[in-house]
Amino acid sequence: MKKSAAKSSPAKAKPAAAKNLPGKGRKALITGITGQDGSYLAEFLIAKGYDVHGIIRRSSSFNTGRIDHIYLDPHVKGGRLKLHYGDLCDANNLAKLVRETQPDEVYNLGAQSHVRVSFDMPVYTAETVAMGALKLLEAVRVFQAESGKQVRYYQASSSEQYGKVLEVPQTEKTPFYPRSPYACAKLMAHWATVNYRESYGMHASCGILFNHESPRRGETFVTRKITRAVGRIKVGLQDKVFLGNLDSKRDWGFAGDYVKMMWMMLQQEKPDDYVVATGRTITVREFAQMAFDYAGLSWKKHVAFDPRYLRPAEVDLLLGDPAKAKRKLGWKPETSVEQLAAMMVEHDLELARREKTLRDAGHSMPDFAGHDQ
Ligand code: NAP
Ligand code: G4F
Repeated sequence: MKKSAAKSSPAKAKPAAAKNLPGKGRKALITGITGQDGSYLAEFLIAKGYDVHGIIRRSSSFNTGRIDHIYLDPHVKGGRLKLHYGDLCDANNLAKLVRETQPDEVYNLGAQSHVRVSFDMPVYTAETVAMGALKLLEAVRVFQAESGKQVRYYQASSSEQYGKVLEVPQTEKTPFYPRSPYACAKLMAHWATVNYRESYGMHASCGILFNHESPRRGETFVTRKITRAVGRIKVGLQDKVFLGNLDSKRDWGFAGDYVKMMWMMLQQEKPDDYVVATGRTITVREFAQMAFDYAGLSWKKHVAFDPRYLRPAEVDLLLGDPAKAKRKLGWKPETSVEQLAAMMVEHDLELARREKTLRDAGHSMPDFAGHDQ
């Protein structure tokens, strides 16, 4: 097995002092900071010297596992990450947090982001994804009008918006054809962002991001579901992984590369919308084969079909053309899908080894109960 280059969660370290860093004195407010992208973006901005404010949901169990390594106890001096309770469904709370934190940049990453789950919870998905974005835009607009301070706004748009694709590859000009409640809601948030830019002159931009993954990816998205299974199968904790449609094609990149582009978009003089993608697409089957091969396992032996993972309407093919991002901002992806799969398998093998050690020592471990997607 080859060695992977990237780590998912660096050991907890005191952040470097902000002085002399380019982002010193700048403040960012992030919704969805506890998610995959939020955690990479927070790390990225703190390394640039920003003060980062993150909105977290109150939960009966801890939901900050992805950002614990960059959080310092408020009693320790030097922390540049502050967390605030809030929810995209609560307009008053969003307005209050924007007013109190007075951000230079707002990144709206919060969402019920699982496409399959959006068919089970269409109204809640629309409340968080569509109405949540509108509530946040409105909070920023009012704050700007009252304070006179310009705030730059980033909206996490999605390649899911292309749905039943009308053009291959997809660019910023390709028409949208959403195929799920999630995509319909993202479309509303996307157009609301464009509308606030055009109506009120707001510095509001949409990043149309194609699928991006990492060792911090949620465990019910297909790449992570596969790499978690590879790790557990390799150490003998399970034998099979059940998947749905193996034929759909996705343009998979690394989340760490993509958050840089979110920031770059907000550093431009003029707001605009950009496709963020690798320009290469492979099937779910090919990704599975890549991940199992890396661990020296046969995917055919361990992957089984279960129709419960099929969706009422599927997005068959996503392939992004990131030419505009490259031409205008000089951005390009740094990580191939092979490197991505290797990084995720390495991480999940280590996780499985630890799980096995605990099980062998007699500790009872949960079996992903209720997280079946
Ligand atoms: P993720 O891991 O699922 O994270 C979603 C975040 O949103 C979590 O922090 C979650 O909080 C938070 N959240 C959920 N409901 C909320 C609510 N009602 N109020 C406030 N926060 C809420 O998603 P991700 O992969 O990092 O994606 C980030 C954003 O980019 C999302 O908007 C997603 O739809 C979009 N996007 C993702 C991709 C991709 O391939 N990853 C591609 C295109 C667009 P908890 O931790 O408490 O659940
Ligand atoms: O990993 P997925 O669940 O991601 P999907 O649906 O493409 O959505 C992700 O990417 C979007 C960007 O295009 C984001 F906006 C969105 O928030 C999310 O991050 O599924 C990928 C493909 C689908 O075609 C699905 O049908 O994998 C197929 N698949 C096959 N078996 C499965 C499974 N997906 C999941 N989640 N679980 C399965 O067992």
